[in-house]
Amino acid sequence: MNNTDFPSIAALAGGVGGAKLAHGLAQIVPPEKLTIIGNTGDDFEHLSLHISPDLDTVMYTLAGLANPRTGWGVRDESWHMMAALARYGGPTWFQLGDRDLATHLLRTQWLNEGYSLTWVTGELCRRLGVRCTLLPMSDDPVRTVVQTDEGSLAFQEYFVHRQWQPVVKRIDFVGAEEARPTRQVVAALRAADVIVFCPSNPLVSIDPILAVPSVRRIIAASRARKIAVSPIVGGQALKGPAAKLMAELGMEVSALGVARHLQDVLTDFVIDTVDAALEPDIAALGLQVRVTGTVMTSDEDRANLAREVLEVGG
Ligand code: FO1
Repeated sequence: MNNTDFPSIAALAGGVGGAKLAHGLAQIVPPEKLTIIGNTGDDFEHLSLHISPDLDTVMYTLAGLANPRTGWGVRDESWHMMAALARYGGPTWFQLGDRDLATHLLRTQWLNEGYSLTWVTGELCRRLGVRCTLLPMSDDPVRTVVQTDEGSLAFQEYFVHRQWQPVVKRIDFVGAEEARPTRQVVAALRAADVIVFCPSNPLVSIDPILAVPSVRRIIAASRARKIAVSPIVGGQALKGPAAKLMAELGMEVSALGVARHLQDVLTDFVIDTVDAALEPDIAALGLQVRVTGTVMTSDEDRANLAREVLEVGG
């Protein structure tokens, strides 16, 4: 396929797993045809810095800068600032590397100067050489707050500080009702020939994006192919709390449970070969099911899965 007849792709992505498929898509889709819509529910203020973990995870991954071991933060990082902070007895539960810190400093300065998160994200990506478009789901604040057996916890407090051990009873997206999708997000979703739901946590990475008013409605009404890759393989999450959260919220912890959760915004569902037995039950939801290897351990795996998802050869 050449660029002119390549379909326009909008991909919803959250943290590490989502960023990998976003990177796979960026390897095969012409940059002007690819828009990644990133979750901002994980965002928080820390040490007076505005931190957007999921946007940064996608940005660093697309720029080839992501820490390959953790998936978040910058590769070949140094930790002198954290060591100096520790000497003062400052907060060290959220690790900020010296190179990563530059992103938070610039984002915070630009936001304080009145630039939108959309503009800031685009500028950081441009300066890192990322050529496809990365958009925050909204320029308005939406914050994932988990109601647990130990009370209400902001997402990073739950995920990092408490290492997602508290038992979750409910997940709220504070600010979602008042938030608006940016015109860039609406335009990307409306123009998309294919909408890809990257294998991110359905409850705390995909749901916050769908919680932004009109986003779910635009996607549900879209005539695009709407394809999700299951983040649950063999009843487990490859990384993070997705399986534990689904269990605590009474969902079936399987690719079928994810398909049921997202079925109203999907046409296709991609599952891993280990979950092939679930195909009939997922198809019974009215979804087109594809069974393939979905675990990405190399850049080539990422591109191959992206090709599989888009069903483009070559
Ligand atoms: N995740 C951790 O488990 N521990 C950390 O110390 C940590 C620091 C961090 C710094 C910047 C950043 O962009 C992400 C960071 N993450 C860390 C990941 C972050 O918690 C994300 O929310 C998860 O990747 C889930 O999306």
